[in-house]
Amino acid sequence: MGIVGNLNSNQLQFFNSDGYLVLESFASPDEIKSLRLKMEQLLDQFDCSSRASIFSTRNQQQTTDDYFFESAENISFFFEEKAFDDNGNLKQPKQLSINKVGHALHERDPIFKSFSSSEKFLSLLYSLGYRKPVVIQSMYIFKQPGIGGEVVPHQDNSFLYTNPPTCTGLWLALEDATITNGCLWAIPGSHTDGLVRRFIRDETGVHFDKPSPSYDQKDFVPIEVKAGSLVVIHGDLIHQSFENKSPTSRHAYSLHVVDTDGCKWAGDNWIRRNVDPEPLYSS
Ligand SMILES: O=C(O)CCC(=O)C(=O)O
Repeated sequence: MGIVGNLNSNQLQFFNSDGYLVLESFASPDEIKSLRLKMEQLLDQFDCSSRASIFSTRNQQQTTDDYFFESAENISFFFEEKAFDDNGNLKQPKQLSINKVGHALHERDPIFKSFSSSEKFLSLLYSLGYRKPVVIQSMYIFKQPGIGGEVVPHQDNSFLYTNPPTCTGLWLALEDATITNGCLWAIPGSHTDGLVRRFIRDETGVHFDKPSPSYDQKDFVPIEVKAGSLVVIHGDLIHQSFENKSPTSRHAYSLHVVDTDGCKWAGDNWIRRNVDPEPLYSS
């Protein structure tokens, strides 16, 4: 197979103890430019008069619809909750109104696909012990200036559950992410406390099986990073991001990976694939 892990023992030790890891300069300026340019083109082509689906981490139950479910295998556009005025019209151009694009950019778009399956991701996953990893979802997250929505504290394993849990988040900053424009925050070490709850899809839609615990904001640390840095996030790490009230956007490209060897994808996850995702490698 020829894949060699690219994390050293200090990095692995940090990841295992804190539940996240920052890899600076993971993506080159050229790679960032091409991902951003491709997203600009996708947005230009998007006809926003046809529909408006909103992404909310507080009210996803209310805002969930077929468009959301079908996005698992498509390139779909979700608006910021605060993008619209009282009459339902956009308050700013569509380019500044979208919360995120997901959830199969890594499959459907050639630029995102080639980047998401590049050698450095394979080496990283190999270092983390993945045997037959698949990217189960990808998201281009805008965190728009002024209206970029919060992402409430959560664990990625809640949404993308395998038994046993194997999800890892790979969050790439496409712009500098700071406290001011809505960087990630995490509770270091919280991944060792296990999975708190699950996000279940059934015949009635989606719901959490338990209420969220309340977290002490003092326990969170900001993860401020430069454009090009990758934040590796353990699936049980409690993390969040705040609203972006600043005039500066905070674009990111995020992949979520699960293993397909030695574990079982849960049938009541929100993602139900018609076509199984292709493994990045098999070891
Ligand atoms: O980009 C953000 O603000 C949050 C992303 C996140 O929490 C995730 O990808 O799991």
